[in-house]
Amino acid sequence: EDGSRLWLRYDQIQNQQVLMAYKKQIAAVSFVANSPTQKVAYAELKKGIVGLFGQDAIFSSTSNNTLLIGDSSNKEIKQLIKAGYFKDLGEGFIIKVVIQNQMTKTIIAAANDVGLLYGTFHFLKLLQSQQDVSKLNIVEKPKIKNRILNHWDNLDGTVERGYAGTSIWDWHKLPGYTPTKYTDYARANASIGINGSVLNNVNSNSLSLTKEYLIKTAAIAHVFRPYGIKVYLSARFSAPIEIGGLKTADPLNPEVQQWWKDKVKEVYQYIPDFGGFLVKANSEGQPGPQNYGRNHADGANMLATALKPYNGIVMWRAFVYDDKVPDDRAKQAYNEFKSLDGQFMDNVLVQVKNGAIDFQPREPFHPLFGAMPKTPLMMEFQITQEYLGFSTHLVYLGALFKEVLEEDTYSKGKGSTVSKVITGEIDNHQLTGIAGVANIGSEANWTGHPFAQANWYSFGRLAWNPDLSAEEIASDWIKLTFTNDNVAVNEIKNMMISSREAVVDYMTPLGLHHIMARNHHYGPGPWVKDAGRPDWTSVYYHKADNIGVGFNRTSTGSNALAQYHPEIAKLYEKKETTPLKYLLWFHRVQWNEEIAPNKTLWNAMVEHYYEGVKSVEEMQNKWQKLDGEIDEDRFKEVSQLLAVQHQEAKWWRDACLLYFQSFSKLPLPAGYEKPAHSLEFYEQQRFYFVPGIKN
Ligand code: BDP
Repeated sequence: EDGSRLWLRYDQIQNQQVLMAYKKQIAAVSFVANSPTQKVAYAELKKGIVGLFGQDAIFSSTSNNTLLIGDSSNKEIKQLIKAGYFKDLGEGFIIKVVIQNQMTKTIIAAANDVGLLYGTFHFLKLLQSQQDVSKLNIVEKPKIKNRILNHWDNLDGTVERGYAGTSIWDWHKLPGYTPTKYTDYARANASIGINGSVLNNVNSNSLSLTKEYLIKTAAIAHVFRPYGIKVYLSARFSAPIEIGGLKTADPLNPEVQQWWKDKVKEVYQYIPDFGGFLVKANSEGQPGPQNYGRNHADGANMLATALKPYNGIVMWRAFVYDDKVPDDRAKQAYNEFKSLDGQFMDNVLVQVKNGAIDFQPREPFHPLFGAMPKTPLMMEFQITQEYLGFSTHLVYLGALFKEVLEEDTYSKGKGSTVSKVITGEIDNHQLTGIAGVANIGSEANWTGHPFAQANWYSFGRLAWNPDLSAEEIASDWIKLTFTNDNVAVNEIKNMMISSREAVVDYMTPLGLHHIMARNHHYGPGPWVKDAGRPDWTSVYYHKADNIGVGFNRTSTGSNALAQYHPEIAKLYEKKETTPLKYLLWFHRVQWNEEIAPNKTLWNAMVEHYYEGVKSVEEMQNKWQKLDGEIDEDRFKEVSQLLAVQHQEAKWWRDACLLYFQSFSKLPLPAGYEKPAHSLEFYEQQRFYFVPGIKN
């Protein structure tokens, strides 16, 4: 068992009662598949039902009890489902069971092909997770329009911050060779509603835009097309110079503008349904409009103008920082973007990371959410676990994503959640989007850690419907991936839900952030200083000294808090009303200060670090109880990975506590196991060839 089938396993249903009921209800299939998308939906249905039922008889039978699949042009469906249902259905679908004259029709209907595909996957999910399908009456449509994976894959096959092997895109063998893996990738994504992939790294190479590479990209687009997945490319802003021979990439220069128009025209010749560009500009050394004294809107609009005739979009990233804001990097994106609200063309989305620093185990939501009402803001989550233990640690990100989505921005009063900002509900945007930095690579199970599949899965599900709970998504995933046994499902779900708080506790509790090792980010590094730039060090973020620790972002400090709506700014201005989970993010607190009844900061910090390790031990115990319930291969794999996670959690705990103790000078309260090594030992750890970076 190598995990390669992800959540689309379709193993035969062992519960005979359930199986009999399904076979009775679905004794025949009526699905005339004509278009390429209908054909892949049909193929998936067949694969699924043959696997789950253990036979394919129903595909050649006729019966009163039929699974009927089609759009509103299907006569029978037209009679059974009112026309009104199809209005505004978009990519959505209807699944409905109609019982008439002793005949049971199970209908999957949609307004278009991709809706039928999504409906088919949804129905297969219900069967795989052994739900009662006898009375279905479902209408589903996505709440976010562009649901996109961002691959940070380089043309040389490496993956920036990738921990699951090399890139799945084999640029060398493309366009001639498009392995089944590409189709399986498309199936997996379509099954959770993802409808776009940016194929190359945001730190991009202009070569991606050359004719040779466009032809290769077109071959991937061809595989994805039936699955409703568009391809996008990260565009390097200086491409007109590097591959166009121009002297400048100034967005206001007519020659540059013409170069992009011609380039985009060429792109669409090869890929008629190309999605558009993702751009990282003027960030971490990437070129951008500011190199020419222009702003982000000038840059984005130049590309948007070129893409507009083809309905392409620009996803312009707001992850920008340099040393211009020496007091607090957290403020820079807002400073650069807020004033540009209203200046972007209508096919531009500004893509904002969930927090203002960088994909930490926990961050307060980015202050740009709710601050740019005239601009559609696109969420960027990181699915790959750059700061959360790579693909060694079991961390269920569904819980992290949900926490961010549910935060209240107060932009239009109470209830203006981040989720409603990105679905367009708050500011009435039609163009909406969400992106996840992919955790996919060449490893057999796609994501390295078997449980990292759940992070890809939960991203897709939340992109479709951000109102789902992390728990229900976890339950679905477990049933599709491991087992339908209720007791086991609950045990695994509890492990997953607690795993997020565990990683926060053993890495960065109480609002600590950015204290990992330099550059490769593997393991703790609260001691990192002198890294060339202050905002690349850890000491810049925790500011520990003999008196206390934490970053003062209130009005007496960097005042980053002022970037939030007053409701939040006021609440977080005072330590007492700041949620403890964000305490050191916004405040400087003395080691001896009481942050809870009878609890000093130091004691609370110790408690959290130890709690984190304990949670991993609890996950290990829970997993051990599943011996026999999970196939041997994946059981062993997860057991081993949990053991490594346990070691590394202790490493984080001991290294961080010893480091902070060198300032607090306070003892570990009684009863805690002593660190295994000295602080010097941890500081001197060296690692070679860490994945995810150019070594
Ligand atoms: C940081 C990563 C870096 C990315 C950057 C980005 O360390 O590799 O290039 O984000 O998002 O988290 O552009």
